[in-house]
Amino acid sequence: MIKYSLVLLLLISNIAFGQDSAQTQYSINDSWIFFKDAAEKPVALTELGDREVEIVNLPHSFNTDDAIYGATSKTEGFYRGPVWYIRKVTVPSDYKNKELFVYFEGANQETDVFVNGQFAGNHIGGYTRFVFPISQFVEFDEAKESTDFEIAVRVDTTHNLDVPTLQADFTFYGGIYRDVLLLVEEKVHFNLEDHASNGIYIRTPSVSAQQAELDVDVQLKNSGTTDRNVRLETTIYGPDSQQVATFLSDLDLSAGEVLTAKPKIDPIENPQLWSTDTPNQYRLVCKVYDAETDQMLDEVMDSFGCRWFSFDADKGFFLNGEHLQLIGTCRHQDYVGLGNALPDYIHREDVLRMKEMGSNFLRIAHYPQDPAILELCDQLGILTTIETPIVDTITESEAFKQNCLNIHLEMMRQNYNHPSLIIWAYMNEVLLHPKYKGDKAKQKVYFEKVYDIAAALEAMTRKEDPYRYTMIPNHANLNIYKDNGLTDLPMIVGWNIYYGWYKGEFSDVKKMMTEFHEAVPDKPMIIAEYGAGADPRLHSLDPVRFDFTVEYATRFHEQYLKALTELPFVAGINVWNMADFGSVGRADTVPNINNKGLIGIDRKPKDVFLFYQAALLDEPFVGITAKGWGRRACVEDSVGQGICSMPVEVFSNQKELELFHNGVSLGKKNAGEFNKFIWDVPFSGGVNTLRAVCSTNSTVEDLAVVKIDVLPIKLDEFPLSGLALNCGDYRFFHDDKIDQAWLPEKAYADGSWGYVGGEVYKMPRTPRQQHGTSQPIKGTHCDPVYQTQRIGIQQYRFDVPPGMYEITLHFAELTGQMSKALPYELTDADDKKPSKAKNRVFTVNVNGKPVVQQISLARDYGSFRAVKIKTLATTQSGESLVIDFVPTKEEAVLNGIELNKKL
Ligand code: GCB
Ligand code: CA
Repeated sequence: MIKYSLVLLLLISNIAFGQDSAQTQYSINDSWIFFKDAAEKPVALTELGDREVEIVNLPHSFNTDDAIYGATSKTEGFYRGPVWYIRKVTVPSDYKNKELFVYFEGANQETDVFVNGQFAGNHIGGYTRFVFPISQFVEFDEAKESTDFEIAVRVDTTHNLDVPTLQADFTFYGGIYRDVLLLVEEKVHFNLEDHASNGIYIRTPSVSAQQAELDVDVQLKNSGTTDRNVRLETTIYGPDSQQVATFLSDLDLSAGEVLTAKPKIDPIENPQLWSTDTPNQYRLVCKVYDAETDQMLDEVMDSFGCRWFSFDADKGFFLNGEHLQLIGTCRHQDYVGLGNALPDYIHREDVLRMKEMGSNFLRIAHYPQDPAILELCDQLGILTTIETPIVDTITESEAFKQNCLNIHLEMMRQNYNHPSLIIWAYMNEVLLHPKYKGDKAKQKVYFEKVYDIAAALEAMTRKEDPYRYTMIPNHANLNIYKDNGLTDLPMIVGWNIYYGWYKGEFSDVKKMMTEFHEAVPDKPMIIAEYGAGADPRLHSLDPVRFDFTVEYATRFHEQYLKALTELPFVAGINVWNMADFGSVGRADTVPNINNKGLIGIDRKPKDVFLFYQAALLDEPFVGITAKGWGRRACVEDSVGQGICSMPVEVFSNQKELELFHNGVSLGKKNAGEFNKFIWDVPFSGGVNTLRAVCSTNSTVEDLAVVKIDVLPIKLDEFPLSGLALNCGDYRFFHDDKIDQAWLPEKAYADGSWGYVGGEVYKMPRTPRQQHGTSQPIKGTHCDPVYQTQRIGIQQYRFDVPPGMYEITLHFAELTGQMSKALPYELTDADDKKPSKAKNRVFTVNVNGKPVVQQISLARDYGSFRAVKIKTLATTQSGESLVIDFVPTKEEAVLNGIELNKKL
């Protein structure tokens, strides 16, 4: 359904034909009364009583706050259940002769619609569109100019075993989170009740540079009570908007009939091909007229492209006869603070960002998204794959199967004509946690049921659309999918791979994918996911696997892009993910967020986005990674110098660049591996500017402004913004909420400052994480400060000038009952097994005087909770500030420490 443009069309046709058609549509997004209530039947607006209600505008989600603050990991409270949306709609009374429909672009996840208290329809599934005819429930009052009616919508997100998605690594935000439209049609109209499609199905069975054959189905409906003779006019416009051809057919539509017309359309000669570089779109406009009166009854417009494509198991993908490796990202549909209730603007901007990155491919994962996504992909030349939301697991019920099939069919009919769309996919990692682990016989039956659903989806897809491909994306366990027939069924096999993140190493990528290709030699391969977490607040000069630093993610993608583009049989690759996204229950370093995005959930680019731009863009590009540092604290290179040297990486597709630091040239450099240029920059305290310029074209440049706290080795002059030291951590941490820079810990050396004794806390039994806990920490947004710890610490010592100081000690007990297993885990999570909290008891003495006596973090505060204790200390000339940690039971610990000078 093309939104809003119909109004314009109407004007044009009015001019052309001087006739009036009341066919129209408009959004009814505003001023819905919203409340949570389990009632099955609607209440009238006049009977709301003293219910607590809110007035909301669509798109709306009722989980935007729960998803951030109320999720299971911090406190309980992610609401899943029924809610109501009610509003009044006013229409002209002469709509009595029209057909009214209410059209939903999406509501999660089960929806019942009532009009004037009467049931108008039910829809299952949170990601596809649906429409209900409602005229029969409206009492038109022809004595009055206008007629009112009430629409009441019950949306229910209660976990329903018969409805996909059952479980997944993303947040199931509930609500009417896309547009709702009122459609006004004549009795004869293009059938929009065929799974909420627009009634037009355009196929291009054969396309070459010389000729494009078209095969079009047009569904018409006569919902009136009399038979009608109509004329169907189908016109094709070229990419330049010039009319290519027009075709007329005369049709008889009996009362109540739905008819599929097949207008005879001559092939397009010398078509202007649709490609990723030249996304030429043709437009097809269908108009239907009353044959007797010549009145136009309805019109619909859609676009299509003339292109041909193929996948080859050994050679990859070909578009219009030319080889093209598909490179791009996956995408989820949420945004910081908004849940999934996004204005269309953000959807569109996301696709524009993909183009800005150099993407030619998008995996719309793990469910159909807003219409704006495919519209923009068509316009920008980004090829796509779209999928049904069956993730991780299935239910062995007939109802589950039917829901899967129906949602899949809706997805296909609603998105049928997009030139950018080349693959219909279904079932993401469906054997990730196969049920019945201990019962082989039962498990066999389960596997057969999975296959049965897959086979039904595959058969339906091929029948519905013989001109596109099908795909099942699997997790990287070759045998389980192969043994159960899931690599045989689809036309393309997708693999989601995380070597060098959850487990394994970068070198596994080529080795394993070659093995997979040899094991399934006749199927084209797409790497449907690969990615690494990156918390934009965490940085390191020496990143390691699973440390969530921006730098590790960049190393990860450098290696993957290289490895995967060197494998000729890899037809396409999709980074997981374009942007960070909500995943209630995930811990990592930001609770409830999966941060594998190349850009943040607020769409701020991470370094790795610049890496892709340099690697993929044809137009000149320069990007300085330090732009993403925020504020950073570091220690001066040598005593009293006030300079801290750190490497700065610049990504560019140019041969030679020059870097200027605070206006001073640091010299010219040639690109190293991965289009990377590195300079050692002598940062001074305060604001530093960096400018990277292409040597041959000075208009190709990038600027970065970074704030650096250069901390002195000797504290003869105490820094006024204080010291914030993250214990048990080697990463830079930027608390972007308050713009505070935390320094990685450093050992005490004579005349300076730092810790004495103890070791870095390591979580027991977790091979993938080198240090710190993976648990979320309650009572803070600075999880990385508290997740890391110096255990068995003896002392913190600062050799400071005389004065009065404020010390802030940051603690968290990192042993104890862990939060329940995440809904989503790639490995068997050993660390999620319950463990007892250590009852450590210790005293903190400041300059010999006990200030915190016999503290027990577990007893006094509980496990995994941030504890901050402030105290004061004075020092005389020649005296150090010495903080001793004296254990009585178990070891003493410290997670972070801040020091500020008061006087
Ligand atoms: C996967 C899943 C995806 C997850 C991703 C991850 O394989 O398909 O839904 O979000 O891994 O980040 O672990
Ligand atoms: Ca710490």
